[in-house]
Amino acid sequence: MEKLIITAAICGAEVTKQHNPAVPYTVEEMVREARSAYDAGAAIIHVHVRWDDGTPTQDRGRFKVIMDAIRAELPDVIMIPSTGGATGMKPEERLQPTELFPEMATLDCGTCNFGDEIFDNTMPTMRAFGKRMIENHIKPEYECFEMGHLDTILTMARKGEVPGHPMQFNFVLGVPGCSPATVQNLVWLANSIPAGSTWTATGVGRSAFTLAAPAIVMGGNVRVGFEDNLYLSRGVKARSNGELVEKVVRLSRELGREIASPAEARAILGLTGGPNCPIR
Ligand code: KMH
Ligand code: ZN
Repeated sequence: MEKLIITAAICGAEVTKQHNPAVPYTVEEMVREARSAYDAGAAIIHVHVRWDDGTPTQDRGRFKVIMDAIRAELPDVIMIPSTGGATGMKPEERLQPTELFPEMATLDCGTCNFGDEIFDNTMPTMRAFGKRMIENHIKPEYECFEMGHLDTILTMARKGEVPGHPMQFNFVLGVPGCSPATVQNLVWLANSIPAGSTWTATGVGRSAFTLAAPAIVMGGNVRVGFEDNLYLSRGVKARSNGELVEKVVRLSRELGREIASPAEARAILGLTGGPNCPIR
C-alpha cells in the first residue's frame, strides 16, 4: 500500500474564532497553522483565505499573499486552494485562485444543501471551472459531498469537460444535508472510481476519525483540519491543526501505514510540477 497522504484544511470559510480561537484569519496565523500541520505530517494544505476580520474571500491578491507566505515558510508543501469559497459566492469570484496557476485546486462536483445554505455548482459552473483547470494545467481535487456528485464528474471527465486520468477525489462526508459519513458510503465511493485514481476521505465534525480509520485501511488518504473538525475528541477542542494531523499520524502508524512526505505525495498524485512551480 502507498504511504498515507494527509491534507490539512486549516481554515475553511465557515468556522470562526468563536468556534475555536485557533482558527486562522491573518497571514501570520495562516502560516502558523500551516507550519503546525506540516510539522505533524501533512503533505498538503487546503487553502481558504479570510480578511483579517475573518470574512471569507476569494480575492486573488489575498490568496497570493497568503500562499507566498506559506511557500516561504514551507517550500515543498503542496497547496490546494479552494474554488468553492463560501456559499453564495459567484463563480467568477470563486475562480480567482486559478489565476495563480497552483499545482492543484478544488473542483466541487455538484449543487447540494450545505447546512442551512445551498452550495451552488450548476453544470455550466462546473464546465467553466473544468475549462479553466484544463487551460491552466491545474490538477483538480474533485470534491464529492453527495453520492451523485461522483457520477456527475465521471460523466464530465468522459466528455473531456474536466481534466481526466489520473483523477484525485475527495469524499467529503457528513456535511449537514449531504451524504452521511458512513463506512458503507465510503466503500461505495472508493469502489466506483476509475482504476489508477487516488482518493481522500474527509469526515466532517464528529466523523473525522471514524472515517479516517477505514480510509487508512482501505488505501485512501485523509483530510482533517479546522474547516472540517474543531475537536480532537468529545469536548476537547484542538489547539492547532497540527494536533488533528498528529492524531491521524498516530492512527496510521498503529495500523501499519507510513506517512507520505510532500515529494512522495507528488509522485503518488502524479503531479508533474517541481516543488517551486506552484505560483509561476
Ligand atoms: N466552503 C464550502 C461551501 C472547496 O473548498 O472547494 C465549500 C468548500 C469546498 O469548502
Ligand atoms: Zn474547502
